[in-house]
Amino acid sequence: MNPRRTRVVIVGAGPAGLLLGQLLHEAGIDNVIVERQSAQYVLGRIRAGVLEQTTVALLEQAGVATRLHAEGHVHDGIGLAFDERLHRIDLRALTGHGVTVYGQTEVTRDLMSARAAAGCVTLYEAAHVSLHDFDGDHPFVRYTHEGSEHELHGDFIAGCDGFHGVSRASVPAHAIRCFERVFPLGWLGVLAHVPPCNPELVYASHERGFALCSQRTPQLSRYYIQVPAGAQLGQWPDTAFWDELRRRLPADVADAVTTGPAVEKSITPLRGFVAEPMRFGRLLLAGDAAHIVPPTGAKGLNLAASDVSYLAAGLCEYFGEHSSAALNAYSSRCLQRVWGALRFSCWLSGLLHRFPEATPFDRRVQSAELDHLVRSRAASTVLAQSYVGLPLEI
Ligand code: RFL
Ligand code: PHB
Repeated sequence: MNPRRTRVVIVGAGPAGLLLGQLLHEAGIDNVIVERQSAQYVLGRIRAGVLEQTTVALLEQAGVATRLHAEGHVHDGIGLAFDERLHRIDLRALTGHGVTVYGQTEVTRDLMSARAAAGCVTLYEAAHVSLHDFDGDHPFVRYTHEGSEHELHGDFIAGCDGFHGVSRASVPAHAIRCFERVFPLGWLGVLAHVPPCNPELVYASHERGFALCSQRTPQLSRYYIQVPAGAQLGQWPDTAFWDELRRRLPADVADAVTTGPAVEKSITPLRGFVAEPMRFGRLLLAGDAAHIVPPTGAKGLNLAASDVSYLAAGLCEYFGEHSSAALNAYSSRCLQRVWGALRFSCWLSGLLHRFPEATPFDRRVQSAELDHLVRSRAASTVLAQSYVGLPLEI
């Protein structure tokens, strides 16, 4: 077996791994990505849709923002619907920023194309990936590819392999502390080739549960409804989904919903999760491998991007200036942002969903909070600032 060598071994070709690979390549740092699935499978996953300005700036820095600027849509506001009314939060007026609506699938596709054009190596369909010796100076990854076993040695391993990946699981239990909150509900998501019901996203809080009207393009919509934990896709034929979605929206918004066959339908559990620290010797975790935020605040992909920005800066400093200072600060810098995003996402989740254990008293308080949010400019500003995202401190 001939071991292969690179500077940084990246485990996982999701947005975190691909963006890291591209930023390192731009800085002249050799890297190889090892991915368990096929490229097609990775592109088939429908996930995030909202990019913060800092994420867009990073994609520009990585040289992969041309199509994003041509096809992505800048939204200057979001809708909050409750008590049969739609209220607008004017993100631009309150913060000076909007958000960009551009699907994670498209971000991934752009990153994959740029990586292929740059001639960087991605090993798709790598099986039995295992991480070794990251507590010493010579870490390596072992995997099976096209029927034979290989070793890939590097100076560092970047664990970008998502929540169910092998990287975090490779850390000895005594070296890691995990914090978790699993909400007693999930999101049932539908992607359909229909025009969106509203020019901007609508977050709806209703007696029957939360609903979200999102979108990808003028002809492609993404909708979600809150479902109980343990709900099964088989319980939700398309017609039941559309009926339930419309029941949870104000009448004028519901009337504007165009229905159509679901081209993708999935259920996502709502959870918050953080692993601390995010660095273990020469293994650095980034993105969902280290943390999960409830999707309500649209922060998951954006956090993955900010981790990667800190990580790329740390690795560039290490290889360029022989300094470990930024890598040493990596974990604490990321975690500060992660907990900030969790604070926001848990708060917004609590505000918008119906919880099985909530009493009538709790629901009155929830209503009062929603009312305060749209009436008070100060409260709207706090929401808007968190939604558009804080600037990166580099
Ligand atoms: P990913 O995307 O899970 O990619 C990890 C990659 O690692 C591979 N892998 C392995 N490779 C090698 N060996 C192994 N043993 C491996 N195990 C796994 C996997 O195949 C995969 O290719 O993690 P990454 O890169 O950290 O990216 C994170 C984001 O995907 C995630 O945070 C967001 O999608 C979260 N999220 C949202 N984030 C936002 O910022 N805005 C949103 O609007 C938003 N909406 C969402 C979301 C997530 C959702 N779901 C389904 C969880 C909406 C939903 C419904
Ligand atoms: C999405 O379009 O998938 C989406 C948008 C906003 C969220 C979560 C998901 O808060």
